[in-house]
Amino acid sequence: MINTFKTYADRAQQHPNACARDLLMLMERKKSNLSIAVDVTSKAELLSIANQAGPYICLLKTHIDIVDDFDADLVDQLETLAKQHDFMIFEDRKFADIGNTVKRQYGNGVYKIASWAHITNAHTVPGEGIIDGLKEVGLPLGRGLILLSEMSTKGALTKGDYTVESVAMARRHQDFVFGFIAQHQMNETPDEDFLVLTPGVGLDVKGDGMGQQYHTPHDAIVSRGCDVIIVGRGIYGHPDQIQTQAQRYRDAGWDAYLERCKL
Ligand code: 5IU
Repeated sequence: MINTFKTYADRAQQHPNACARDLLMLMERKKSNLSIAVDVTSKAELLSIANQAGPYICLLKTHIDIVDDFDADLVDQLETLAKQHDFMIFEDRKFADIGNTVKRQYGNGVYKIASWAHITNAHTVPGEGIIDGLKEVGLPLGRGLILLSEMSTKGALTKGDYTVESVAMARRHQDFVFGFIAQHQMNETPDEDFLVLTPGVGLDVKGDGMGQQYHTPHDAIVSRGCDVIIVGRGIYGHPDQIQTQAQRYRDAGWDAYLERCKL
């Protein structure tokens, strides 16, 4: 695995992508490589979890379209919490259409994702035009994109040539694309430093009966060379213990990172 022994701080210094630099510096400053996935359907619940987990996370991952009572104030409050607790926001939108359509889905509509999400992601199924479309909207705003090169679920078709081609696309757009949602590190040369954000992380269970497959933070960070662990139900699935669980995953992720860097 290439570059995984380097610290987040060293990588921030050398990284060609502005959004990646911000994230790596934040991770180092906050000593957290934990992203919480808050898949809840009410505004109050989302804000409450964001506020409780805020001190422990580098990144808050949203599915904004599942919130029943979404309004512009939710976004304002999330942005305030992001500043207060020092985390970035990742809307897990998984864009999948042609360039001309995704640029409108990203910048317009009810959610106006580009106006508040520092990071979003896209499938590579449509080919490179999807990156061109999203870049037109996101790059002037300083946003960053990650590609889905490998999904976490059983039987996912994101493998083999699909994964290889997805990495090749990212390589051609390094001003905007800085990493992947994947299960392994994807770098092929020492000059390359794509961040890998990895879902399917849990300490207590192996699956969810709907295809999800869980690995431990140690496995994700040390054995597979991923950079950010994404944890959903492992944290928000315990509504009375959000802080305890967030701290538990933050510590497990950070200890694994220290072990990987031999610090
Ligand atoms: N997610 C995955 N797997 C993937 C991708 C995204 O689980 O390959 I791309 C999302 C779905 C959910 C979160 O929002 O990550 C994982 O939540 P749980 O930790 O609750 O399984």
